[in-house]
Amino acid sequence: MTFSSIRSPNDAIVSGVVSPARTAILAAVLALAPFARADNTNKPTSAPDAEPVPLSPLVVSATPTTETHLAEADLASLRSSTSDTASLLQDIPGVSLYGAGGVSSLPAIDGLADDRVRILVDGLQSTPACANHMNPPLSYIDPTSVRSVAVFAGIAPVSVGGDSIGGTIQIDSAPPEFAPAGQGTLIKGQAGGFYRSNGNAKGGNIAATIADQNLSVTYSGSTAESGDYKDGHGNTVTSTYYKSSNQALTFAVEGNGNEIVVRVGHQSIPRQGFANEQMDMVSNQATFLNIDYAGTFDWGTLDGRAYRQDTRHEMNLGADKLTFPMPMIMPMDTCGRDTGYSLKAEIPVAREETLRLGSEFHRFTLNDWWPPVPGTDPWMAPDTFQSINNGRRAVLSVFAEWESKWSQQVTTLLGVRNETVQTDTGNVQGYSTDPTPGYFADATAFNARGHARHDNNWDLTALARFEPDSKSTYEFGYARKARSPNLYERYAWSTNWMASGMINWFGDGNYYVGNLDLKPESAHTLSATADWHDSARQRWELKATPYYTYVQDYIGVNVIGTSTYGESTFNQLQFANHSAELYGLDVSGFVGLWDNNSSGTGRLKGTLGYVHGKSVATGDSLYHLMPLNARLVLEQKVSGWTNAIEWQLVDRKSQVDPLRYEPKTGGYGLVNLRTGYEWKSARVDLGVTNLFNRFYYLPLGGVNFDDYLASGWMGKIGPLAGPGRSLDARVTVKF
Ligand SMILES: [Cu+2]
Repeated sequence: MTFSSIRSPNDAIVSGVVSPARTAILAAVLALAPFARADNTNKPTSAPDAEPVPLSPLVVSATPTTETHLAEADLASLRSSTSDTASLLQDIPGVSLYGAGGVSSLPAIDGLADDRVRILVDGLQSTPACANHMNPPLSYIDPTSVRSVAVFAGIAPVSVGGDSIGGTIQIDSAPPEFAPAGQGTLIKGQAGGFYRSNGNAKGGNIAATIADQNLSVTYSGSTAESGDYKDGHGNTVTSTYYKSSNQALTFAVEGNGNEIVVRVGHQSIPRQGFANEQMDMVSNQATFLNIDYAGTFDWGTLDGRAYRQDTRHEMNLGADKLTFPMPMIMPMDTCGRDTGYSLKAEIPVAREETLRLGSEFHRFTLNDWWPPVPGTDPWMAPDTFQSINNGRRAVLSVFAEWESKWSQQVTTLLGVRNETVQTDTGNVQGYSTDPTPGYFADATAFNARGHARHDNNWDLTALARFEPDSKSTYEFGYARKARSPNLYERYAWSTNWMASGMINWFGDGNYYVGNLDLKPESAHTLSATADWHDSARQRWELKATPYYTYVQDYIGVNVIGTSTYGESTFNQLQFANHSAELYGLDVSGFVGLWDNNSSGTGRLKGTLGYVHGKSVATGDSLYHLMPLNARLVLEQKVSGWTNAIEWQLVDRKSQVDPLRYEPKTGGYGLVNLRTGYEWKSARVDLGVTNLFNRFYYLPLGGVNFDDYLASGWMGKIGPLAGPGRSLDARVTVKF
């Protein structure tokens, strides 16, 4: 069954679907549409020797628990332009990215971001161990290691959802390979390297496998580093540098329908700048162990997993920020640990009826402490500031899901999931007991209250699919999803202005305080998808998904203080439950343009996204909603070559959150070129990102805190500029 709440990016726009779109986007669609039609009329649509149009990248749908592997060639060109795994999702309808560090963007689905999206890397669930969410799950896998991507928007089946309201992202590395029967030992591998001119980014990756029919061992390693990028005016955007390396060993054993895969790995990020935060990452060291078991039995299949990831993270002012006036140091350390298991059974109970049962557990523990800075008593000395002391967050889930195929035309999926969430933390202290900075009074009040919290959350999903004929599919569904507060939302305790400025994963320069009385947020989503296409889904497709979500007790903020420094005003904000609603539309599609011997295959693909979100009580816009945006890709595949022209269009951002002084940004259009050539065991990718070196501000990039620091906290803080032109090159060799 194919539920299209699983979003795939390999689709394109056909004209006429963008009536509310603003001029630029409409113009773009209309400009290309006649071209598409003209081309079609001139070419035979079914040349006898035509190769089938290859299915394109990333996910495709399947039953909710099945993953489909990427077409390696399609992803290769995307990889050449980024080291940020989250940006591989950029073509998926409804997905946008909050800017953060160069390898740490935070994905949003239909306007719900960060912790509101469940992200699994090889089934492992990790939690940002940082008050700035500098180390989100996707920062732990390099784009070169990614082999499959699945995005489940709003109405994610309960078997893949949980503790999230925006959807689920599953990213997987390559599955283990074994030698074919009777062929002795399999030895294979690949190595690659890349260079990107903007930021002088470079790096490499290597993977090697040795395997027989039952045993397989793979080593993979990658490294990426970049200096600061330049914007379209040629100015350096400071604190956009990074350096990251990942290494992993995968052991796999297979036999009699059983497979065990053990992955161990280490990540090291010695530096990563955050232009939209007061702090930078000065070290992140993480080690993981991830054991997966898959078995096939008479009664069905069983998948079991156990994992652990330990993260040691350090923040401080990085190299760029130290060059500004009034430099200071402020070491901040965290130690986080994720442990968990999952157990899922899939049982075909009757013809066309499947039952999925499962239980999952995820526990995150966190210590966050800020060592004293000598000579700064009583503000940042003489004691260690305990931000989160022995914080714990554990989620135990059970679920059942029933999939029924009623007829050739009708399929339904019903699921229920219960989650018990327990959070707790120990007592805390500030840098000093001196009354002036206020740490002592805040800590005393916090310590006087009980910290243990217990939430009992329910998720429900109901999806129905109607396929009246081979050319159309309609789906509609309802989901109730819940998410309990994270440790900082509940337990960040200091109202001291400086300390609360460190609690910020929004990139907005504001100051955040937790709230012990926060309740879980629960989302009610209604969504429908109409999918029209040719019978084989080879020549054209148009898919539209309108959605509406009401989030009861949405974790928003209350203003508890305001300060003006120079020309900029900031708020101190305390997390608070305020119901919110979001609605929007995701459109995607493609149309085949030509298919012949001399010029191969050509298609136009596109996506369009619109989201609106507001607080129900005040009508204020929610923070960081991607403006109306569209992406058009004209792609050609011919004898080893893959060529693409990409046009990315983003409307001005006028819906902004007044509580955070969110800056507005202008509309823009970017043109990217990509070409790849595959020859025997080698592949070369070349590209130009932002061909016309257009200057633009990132709508979800947050503020440029570095520029504000450079002004000595005097200037007017503004949005962060996106990167200017970059020449990108990647070479990959298989052996
Ligand atoms: Cu951090």
